[in-house]
Amino acid sequence: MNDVLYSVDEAVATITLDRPEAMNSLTVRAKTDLLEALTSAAQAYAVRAVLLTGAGRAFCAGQDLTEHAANLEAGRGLNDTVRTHYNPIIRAITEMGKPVVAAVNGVAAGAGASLAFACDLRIASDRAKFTMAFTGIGLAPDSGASWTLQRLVGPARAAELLLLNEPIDAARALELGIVSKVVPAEDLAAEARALAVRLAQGPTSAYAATKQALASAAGSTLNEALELEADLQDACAKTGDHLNATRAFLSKERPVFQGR
Ligand code: T3D
Repeated sequence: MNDVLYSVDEAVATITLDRPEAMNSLTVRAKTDLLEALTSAAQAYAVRAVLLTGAGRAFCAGQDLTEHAANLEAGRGLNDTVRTHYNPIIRAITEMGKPVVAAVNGVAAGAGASLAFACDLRIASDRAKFTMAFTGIGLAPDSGASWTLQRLVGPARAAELLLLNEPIDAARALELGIVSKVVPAEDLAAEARALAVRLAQGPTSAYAATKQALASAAGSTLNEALELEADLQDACAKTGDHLNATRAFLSKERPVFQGR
């Protein structure tokens, strides 16, 4: 991988977008690397949580517009880029059976904001900024922003943010519920890591089931949600983590989750 750093420590896979000179904007190579990193994290048994962040002063400025301009010049449409690259990345995050935390260290623009929205939890530096950017260059939202942002802030706010394309700072992102916590820039790496390590020490199967239930409930009836919850609960109830945590509770001990 050239444009993404990947490391695993304490069962946390840290994925760092690494094109700081171009605000970690996404070229084909960067998108290919990112998908490869996400796939590795999903497949590695030893990985139980994922942390996504950016190198330098940006989280991710979305599509690399230099490469994009070259595509336009060459008469290539966008369907290929969106379907071939962005959509698999978003699915890799949302369908990953492990929690994914975004440590938003700086600006998140366009598909870069979509990346953060697709993660399960977002913690931001006080220097972070979100800018939807799409309409700023005459494009509509992609990489799931029309779906994820609406679920984070509601349809009216999502329309406002996407149509007006006014940047919002970290404090406003916290007010709107886009991020769950804002910390001083110098504390972000440690705080985000602590959160990811905490998740990596948790009941991985129960987290996967929680992600699945939430994603499914967004498009289901209550009865469908009740049925899926019953199936997922049945599966979770058969895990060693559940058995051990129940025993630990009755023994007044702290549960130690093995992730299975
Ligand atoms: O092709 C397809 O698949 C379509 C898919 C589209 C999905 C999308 O993501 S559309 C949205 C694309 N992104 C944008 O429109 C954001 C463009 N960037 C900005 O608006 C601003 O740069 C930022 C708000 C992100 C940051 O502003 P600021 O003032 O902090 O920094 P800057 O000076 O504008 O940028 C610093 C450098 O990064 C600069 O390069 P230079 O002059 O130092 O050599 C700038 O050109 C470069 N940069 C920033 N964003 C991009 C970028 N280079 C390429 N692509 C970028 N997206």
